[in-house]
Amino acid sequence: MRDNLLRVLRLGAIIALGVALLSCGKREGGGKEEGESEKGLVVGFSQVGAESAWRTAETTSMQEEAAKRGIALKFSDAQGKQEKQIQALRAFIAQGVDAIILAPVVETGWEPALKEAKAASIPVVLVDRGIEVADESLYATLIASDFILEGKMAAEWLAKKMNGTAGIVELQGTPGAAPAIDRKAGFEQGIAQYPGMQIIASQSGDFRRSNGKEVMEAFLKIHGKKINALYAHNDDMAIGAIQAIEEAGLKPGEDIIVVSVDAVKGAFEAMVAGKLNCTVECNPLLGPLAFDAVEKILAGQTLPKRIVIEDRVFDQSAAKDVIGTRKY
Ligand code: GYE
Repeated sequence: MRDNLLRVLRLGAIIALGVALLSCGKREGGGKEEGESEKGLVVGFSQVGAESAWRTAETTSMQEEAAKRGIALKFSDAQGKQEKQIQALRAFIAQGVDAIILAPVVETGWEPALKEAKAASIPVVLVDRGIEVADESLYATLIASDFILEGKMAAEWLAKKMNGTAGIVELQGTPGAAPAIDRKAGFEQGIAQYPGMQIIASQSGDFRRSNGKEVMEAFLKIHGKKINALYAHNDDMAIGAIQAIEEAGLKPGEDIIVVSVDAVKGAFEAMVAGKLNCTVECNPLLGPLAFDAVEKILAGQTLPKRIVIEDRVFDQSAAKDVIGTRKY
């Protein structure tokens, strides 16, 4: 009887000690780890897709920054389709996220979904591409580069390089997307003062390498030797087109001067190899600014409607020195 009692007591003491040790260990190692949600914020990010190196760099920047701040990120990839982005916005609203970050594939068609977000008091931060809405209160701010300026910078660089005379083919981005519309308009404004700079063909390559190659093949078949220069709305399309130029037996960077936009690593590699002549920067590392904006809005601050990212121009002469410092 007494033995049994002792055994029970001993067992009880062991269990109590074990529990104490466990909970102690938990407290020590179980405090908020880095990246774990401090504020309990949940943010939905509706991304366009993964069409270019720029886009994947932007996605990584958002994911890393959310993790760093301990914000739970709900990520949705729309594979280039606006309907999927609208579905994602509605799902975020239904889930009651604290804020939404939207990289809108095209400029128009956002009103209904944004009105639903507003009705649910969920602030929307636009990143990288702008939209057309009558009521600006439907979004908190737009954080993006000035695409018209990028187009102008590309035009100015090219006009100088060509001494004001060139037959140019243009590879446009996704139809209806702000960077495609504005990079075209900016470039046209930029060459307007040079009557010898003429766009002889212009078509969309959807910001994709494979489409850039295909469209360039067609341009070369139709216009051949008349093409002196290529302006691509992003580096990926330029890199695809460079392949097409080589396969046609010509030298990209010499027979056809190539200028594009983004300044991703691949563009610097192509410049070092002498195949791309110039790239206009468009910074995709928007995570820190986007989450700054989200946190400020949730703290009750009003932000400027437009936060402009400043970009630079890099040409072949700078490529070797700069390539090692590039972050995307
Ligand atoms: O230039 C291009 C991309 O929206 C600014 O989208 C962005 C553009 C970028 O896929 O590469």
